[in-house]
Amino acid sequence: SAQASTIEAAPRPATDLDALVIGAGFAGLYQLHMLRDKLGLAVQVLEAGDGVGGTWYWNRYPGARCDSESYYYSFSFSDELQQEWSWSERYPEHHEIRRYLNSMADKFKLRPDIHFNTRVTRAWYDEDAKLWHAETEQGARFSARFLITAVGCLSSANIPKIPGLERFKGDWYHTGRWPHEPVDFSGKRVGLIGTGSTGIQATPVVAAQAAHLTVFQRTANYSIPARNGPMRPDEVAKIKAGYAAIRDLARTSANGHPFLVNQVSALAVSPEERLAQYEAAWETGGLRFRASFMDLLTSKEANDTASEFIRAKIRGIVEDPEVAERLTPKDHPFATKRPPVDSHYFETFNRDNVTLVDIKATPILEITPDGLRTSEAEYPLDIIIFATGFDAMTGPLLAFDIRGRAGVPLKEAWAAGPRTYLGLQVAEFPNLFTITGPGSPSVLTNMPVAIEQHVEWITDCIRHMREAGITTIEADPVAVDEWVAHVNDAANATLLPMANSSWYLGANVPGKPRVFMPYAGGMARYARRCAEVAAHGYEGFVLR
Ligand code: N01
Repeated sequence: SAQASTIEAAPRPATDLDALVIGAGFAGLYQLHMLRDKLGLAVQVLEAGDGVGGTWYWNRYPGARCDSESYYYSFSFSDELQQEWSWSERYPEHHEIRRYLNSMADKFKLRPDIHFNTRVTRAWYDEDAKLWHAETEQGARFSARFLITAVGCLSSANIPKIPGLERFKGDWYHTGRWPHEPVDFSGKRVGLIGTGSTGIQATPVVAAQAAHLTVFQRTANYSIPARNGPMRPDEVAKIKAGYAAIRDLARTSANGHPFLVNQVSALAVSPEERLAQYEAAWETGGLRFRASFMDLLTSKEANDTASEFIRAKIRGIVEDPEVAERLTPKDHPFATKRPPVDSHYFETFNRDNVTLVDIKATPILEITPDGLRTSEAEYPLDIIIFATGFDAMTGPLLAFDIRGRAGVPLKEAWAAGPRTYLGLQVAEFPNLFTITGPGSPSVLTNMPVAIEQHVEWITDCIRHMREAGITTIEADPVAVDEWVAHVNDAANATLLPMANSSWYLGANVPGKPRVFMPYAGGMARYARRCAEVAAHGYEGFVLR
């Protein structure tokens, strides 16, 4: 079992490492495999959890499953791995993804080089030795030529500071720090705060078990039915036979999904044709609804047609017109916040044991010993679930004290928002690579595609450095300026910045600088740019 092999595998301590990787999710596991097994380097991984899985280690809340489809939310680098593994459902549940990552870690014998239960508290660059040092919570120290963060984009929990939480007599949980033992909701009055992808996944599952569920909604959200179901053996066989083409398509698409955006404007077809297209996409379900027309994210007028279609669906599903109205998103265009994918979310509000509270109209004032009080009423609760999201993208990198040349903290370098070159490197932080860092496509894509591209680029870069006798690589500040400007331009060419409460902008965390963090120029375009940079002798980087 995973447990047993974790105990067996206490890695040998090492201070003369080539690379130190932080995090053992998709990114860290693959980075370890590539550097150790393809380049023959001495690499170790430091992981806070007691097992592999990264985001899937922590997110075990009821209903947690991936919104990307299982067969392509997976590694593509090993044909053997993708042929051996069979997914049971169209959208994999969290434990199935954990099983997959555990089996990948076993297959490539990764565990002996992973330190579990090892949280990094600080890391600093030693200019004289040209080494990175890292210290853990237990006080252990590690040193390596390269420091590679594989800490994820959505791993730093955002728990709102609502007065009174410490006095609450019931139990409370953040979805991203869910207990390993399932929480029993039966007979309980449950309050759930937050209606992003997470809250929308959890709501129907909790409602089916709890005595009563009260959903506290700040911003109404668009959601598309997932249409989840078991994978049929004939589908699995077809996918496995066609994997080469599926992976190619995913890599050349805008979002790392193996489907193309319909190259027709929503405004170029008749209202009947448009409706038929949306109805078909609604029936198919999932994130590909967004690909219905080419201009849903670039033309407000085109987007309005999709937004209005979904609003009409919500009104059609929710029986109480007043509740339907409250559930209808009006303050941002569809898909300018990451669109959730659901299994019977809106239907859940037709249940007798579910209440929706609009906390924009009647804000939460405090948590009391017995529940939660808004400006209008008090809600007695036994359990509170915070589905309130994450300090996204920069949060996980700033969660530990990381210092570059001359002891400058990353927090200081990024005081006005993240500044990177290609989302891969930070000026004045030599030999630090940030997998899926801010300024890269990351969260706007199917993550494994973005992760594989970064890991492979970093591996090629380190190979090149070793062959050429180069010790350090660092982003040129001018290249950083240009890239930051380009990231802003790419976002501004879309409707994405119109969602002014979105975590893409850091708007969900009070006091966080408002900067559009991921690169919106598309995965394929981004990967081409990275390849060109490498081909031109790592243009924009300083190599010494
Ligand atoms: O977090 P969110 P999430 N008081 O930030 C509300 C990925 N993901 O965990 O919109 C009251 O989206 C907040 O309200 P508002 C995916 O990329 C993937 O749901 O800020 N409410 C919002 O409703 C996703 O986008 C998958 O006004 C507060 C909610 O809490 C990302 O993770 C599954 C509040 C937070 O929504 C994050 O999703 C799940 C406060 N103080 C997630 N603060 C899969 O693919 C925040 N809220 C499986």
